[in-house]
Amino acid sequence: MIDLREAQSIAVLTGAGISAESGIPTFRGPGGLWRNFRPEELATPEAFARDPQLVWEWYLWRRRLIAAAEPNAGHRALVELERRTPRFTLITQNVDGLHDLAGSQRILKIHGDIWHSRCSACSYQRRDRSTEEMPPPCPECGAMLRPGVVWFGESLPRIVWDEAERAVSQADVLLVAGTSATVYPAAGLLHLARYVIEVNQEETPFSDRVAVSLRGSCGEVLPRL
Ligand code: BV8
Ligand code: ZN
Repeated sequence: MIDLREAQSIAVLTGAGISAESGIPTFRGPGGLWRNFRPEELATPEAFARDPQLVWEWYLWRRRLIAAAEPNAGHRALVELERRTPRFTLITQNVDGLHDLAGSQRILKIHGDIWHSRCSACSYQRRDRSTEEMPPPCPECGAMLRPGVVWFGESLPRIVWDEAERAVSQADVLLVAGTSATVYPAAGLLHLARYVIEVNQEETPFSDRVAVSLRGSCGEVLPRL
């Protein structure tokens, strides 16, 4: 059993579960973000090409939900853990920006950021808190802007992903919190870790293979950790 207080380097991987207690529905839970659609129907470039308005509105709905949300005790516990740990990397699959709001410093957003929009045709991108009903036109080339997130079938940002792999392979402990560990390559990070502590309300495909599997909510377990 590794004592977190002794760990010199810690990597953390978070998923939608850490934002659930901030009122943001998870992807696959009850009343999840996908409730009326299957993930592949919305979070894909094909869906955006087929119906940009529908996909854009879905992200607009999420932006509004997220704008009203506050970081919770789970996010704040990770800020505290970062303060106490010599080498610390927070890898998140979440695009909601609540880790930034909570005060985490070293964050690797492997699935992008809902508060970014980027051009569907050129390399233009910008921070975007707008809530325009239609996908706005790119000021550089006129093509439609799209949410700055990684969709299914799209590759993860190269630099960020390489840093995440390095952080996990060099860490004494990988703390995995609030993820179903079903989406790859993110879930593959668990295979790179020396020692994994999992925090989840339910079992995941990794629960019986991690060193420690803590059953409970992030908001309750992480502060205790
Ligand atoms: C890629 C951003 C190729 C957008 C997201 C078959 C097998 C293996 C892989 C594949 C396959 N078919 C297709 C693939 C690849 C695919 C994939 O993995 N599909 C899955 C569905 C099988 N992956 C991709 O397409 C990736 N890209 O592979 O590219 C490639 C390679 C090279 C070159 C070109 C292309 C891209 C994946 C990224 C997709 N984008 N999000 C957006 O947000 O809109 S994924 C989305 O779901 C999230 O970002 C998150 O990463 C992911 C998983 O969700 P979770 O965060 O885990 O949330 P979930 O609801 O699932 O679980 C919540 C958990 O929390 C639960 O366990 C629950 O118990 C727990 N919980 C809830 N409340 C609490 C709690 N725990 C504690 N406390 C609580 N309070
Ligand atoms: Zn453009």
